Amino acid sequence: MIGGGQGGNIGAVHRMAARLDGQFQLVAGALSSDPERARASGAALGLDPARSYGSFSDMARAEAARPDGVEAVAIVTPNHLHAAPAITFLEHGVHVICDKPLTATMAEAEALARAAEASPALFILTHNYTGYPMIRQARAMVASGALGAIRLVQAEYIQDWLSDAVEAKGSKQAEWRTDPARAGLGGALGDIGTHAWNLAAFVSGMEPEALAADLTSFVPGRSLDDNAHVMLRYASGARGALWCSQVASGQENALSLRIFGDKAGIEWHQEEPNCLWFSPIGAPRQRLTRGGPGASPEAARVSRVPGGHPEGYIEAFATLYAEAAEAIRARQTGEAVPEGVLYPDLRDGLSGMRFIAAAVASARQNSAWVSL
Ligand code: SOE
Repeated sequence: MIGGGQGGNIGAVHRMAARLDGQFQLVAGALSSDPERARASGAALGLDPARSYGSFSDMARAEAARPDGVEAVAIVTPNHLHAAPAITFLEHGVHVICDKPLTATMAEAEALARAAEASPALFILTHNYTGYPMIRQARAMVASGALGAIRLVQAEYIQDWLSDAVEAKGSKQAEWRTDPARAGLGGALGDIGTHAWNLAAFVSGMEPEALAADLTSFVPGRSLDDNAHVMLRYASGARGALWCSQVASGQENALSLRIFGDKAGIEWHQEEPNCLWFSPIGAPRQRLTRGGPGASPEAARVSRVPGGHPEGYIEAFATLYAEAAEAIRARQTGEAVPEGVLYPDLRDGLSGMRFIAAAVASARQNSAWVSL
């Protein structure tokens, strides 16, 4: 693991997700760029001190020289520290599982794309919300034509934890997410807008061809957006909208997706993830549940416990790790990747970066339409 030392938050999530299905073991890490902290975090997690490194480059070199060196690395650093370790490990043939968004800048994204293309190793991007069973079901329903021709795609990701200037009060998490040097081009856009963007594309099976964005920074002193309203146009004629905000008081992690076709609509909410609403035109709205009647094989494939026992955030995250393990094994044996393995990859990461760049460009031109 790179990053994820004490005081972090997503590192712990990756560690739980990686271990849930018994496919990964934490054996080495460069858990902080502060060598003292890296050592202390390594000790707290029970790492062999010889494999608790002070930098990712030391780790890559030393692990490559070991017969039992790491096979995969999880990168859980702030955005500006994704590209360099990812490129280094890909060059060493180590599979990379990286947190989102892909990178801080487009130039870094392009360099990473070149490294991934040249490497025999896999690149997995943890847009973790694609791992929910009812999201897999929603995707399958759209693909099967259950909704008919898609007319509207509505994605919303709203939070409230940046509603005031928490970054000025020493919140580490807020500090880097509101700093363009560490977060990159987008604020809320990069941190959560890219999740909504990815989820909308994953379920609808379509990417917009153009967007128009209105970005705001409500909290004084903040230079990156903390709110974005984005209109979307699809080549098929479908229309969409994406709203992401980190100043929506009372909203903790409200990621919602609604898709409407000419036969039916669906609706899903991350805070009630085991349920998917299905509304055929002219018929009563149906509440489909994971594990209940109406659950699809696509949902069952990524479910772990019987219906009625809530599964959530960690399990969905773990699904991406489990699928990474399946793909890595297939790579090792030369067999085909099993059907239904759908983890987000470099293409999703590049698409997210294009989304951020286009939204920023549109906002700078008074919300003009920008082609993607
Ligand atoms: C904070 O806004 C955050 O932790 C994001 O960085 C994550 O990507 C999202 O899953 C939850 O919110």
